[in-house]
Amino acid sequence: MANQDFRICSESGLKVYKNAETLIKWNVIAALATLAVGGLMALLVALTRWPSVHLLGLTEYYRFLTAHGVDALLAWILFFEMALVYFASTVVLGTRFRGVVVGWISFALMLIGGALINVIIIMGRADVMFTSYAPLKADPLYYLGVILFAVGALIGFIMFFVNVVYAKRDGGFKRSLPLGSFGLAAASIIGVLTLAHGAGIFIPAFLWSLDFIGYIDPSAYRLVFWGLGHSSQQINVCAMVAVWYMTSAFVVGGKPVNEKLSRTAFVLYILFINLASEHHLLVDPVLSTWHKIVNTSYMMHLAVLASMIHAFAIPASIEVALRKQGFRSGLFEWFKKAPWGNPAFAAVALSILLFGFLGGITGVIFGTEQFNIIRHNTFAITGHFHGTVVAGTTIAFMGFTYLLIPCIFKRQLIWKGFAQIQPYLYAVGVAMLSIGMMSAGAFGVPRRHYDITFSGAPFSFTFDPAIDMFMSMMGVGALLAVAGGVLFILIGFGSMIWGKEVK
Ligand code: HEM
Ligand SMILES: [Cu+2]
Repeated sequence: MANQDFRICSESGLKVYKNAETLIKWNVIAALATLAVGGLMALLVALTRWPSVHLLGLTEYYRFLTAHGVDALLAWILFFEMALVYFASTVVLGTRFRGVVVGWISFALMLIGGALINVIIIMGRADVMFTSYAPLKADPLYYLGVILFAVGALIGFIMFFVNVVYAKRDGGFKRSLPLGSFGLAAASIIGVLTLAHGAGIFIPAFLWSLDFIGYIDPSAYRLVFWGLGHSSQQINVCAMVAVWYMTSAFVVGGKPVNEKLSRTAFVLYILFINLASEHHLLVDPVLSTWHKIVNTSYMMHLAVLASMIHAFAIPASIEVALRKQGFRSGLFEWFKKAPWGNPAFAAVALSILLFGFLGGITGVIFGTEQFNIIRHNTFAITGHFHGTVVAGTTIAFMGFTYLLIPCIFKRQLIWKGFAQIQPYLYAVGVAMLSIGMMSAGAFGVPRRHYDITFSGAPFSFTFDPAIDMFMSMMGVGALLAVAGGVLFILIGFGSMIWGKEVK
């Protein structure tokens, strides 16, 4: 094999090739930058939903809500996932990036697409929220931006497989991929399928916005859109779980007790998660009740089973590793002596806990046909998915950033004390945000609503006074989470710029 320039990471012993390193760096930088924008939007939107503040005007609320959804869910998460799939298909396997030009093309497409979307939203030409449900229509450039961004991400996922094929040829791994990379392979497979749905819906929407197509059926739009919108959450879950395994391996040397079981669980995601997209259509009249019940009361649990397996396998792998290090006394010494002051470890522990109890359980409950009707489009749903994509995925990715900074950016973290508390601060904030939203939603408070006091409406309506407490809980949680988010961005960029060099 060509004698490319590489170095051995002193922290992990991994072999890092220069060309992979640069590409990973820039994807992480873009991820952090878009998270910062998404977080600013989150603050403004949350302060508007908090009735005692009610910050923004009507138009700005919907505009910034659209930007928040796009920058946080689409841009931050996918840029970081590009960094992850590149890391797992090169650094983890000790090989270089094949066809690195294509990796840069993918990055450029995502950057241009993401910038285009943001500009069009801020110009007020796409107040359609990130779902852009037909018949809401945005400027054609908005759909074009989404298409460019998605094509870029699709190329990135494909490059994962290209790298893996070459790594196999060059002996980067023997029979089967290491578990972390295996999880990201599952993520990439789902990624390719998902982005195909994305093309299936955004290309027609683009043509429709240009008046080449006269009409888009709203039900058909929702069906295909959620083939993209829900399945892409499963990319996030796979990537998050892969990060759980990799962090447990890097920080405490954790190895799953039964690796085959963990691998099988990833395969369950690939096979069954697309079915769960249907929980977004449960109040639509298109599908029959029988169909909905069979899907959401039976089939969906095959994917949930996978998460349950990981939720037991990872803490168990950590326990076994720590016991091997000598923390054997009693049932819980290993738990007490776990590296809680290591922000990467703390983030993963918090991510597992909150993803399971806030995001996962509520997802299973709200996703059943029978219960969905009373939670659909309430603030409870927003509470649910801040439990998954924020408390779960975002916190896990934040934790992994703390590992990438020494390993890929070759810098030590600045502000170590703040870095230690950052995951806790963010997690407490997001937990309050999510529980506040879910509780308010239980009293019928709607999501995506500018003014729940309905001032000036022809009919008067007041919610149960209990919601005041829950909306304040959401507001205070938002402030804490934003503080944790700002800290993360400062530590992240600060370390890249001013951190002491790692030799
Ligand atoms: C500081 C952290 C965050 C806070 C305080 C926050 C707060 C909020 C609030 C208040 C809403 C508005 C809900 C409504 O009015 O219906 C919202 C919506 C949303 N958030 Fe966040 N959020 C945060 C982080 C994130 C992150 C990291 C993600 C993605 C990974 C995310 C994804 C979303 C999505 C997809 C929506 C729905 C937008 C829509 O309905 O179109 N949020 N968030
Ligand atoms: Cu879903």
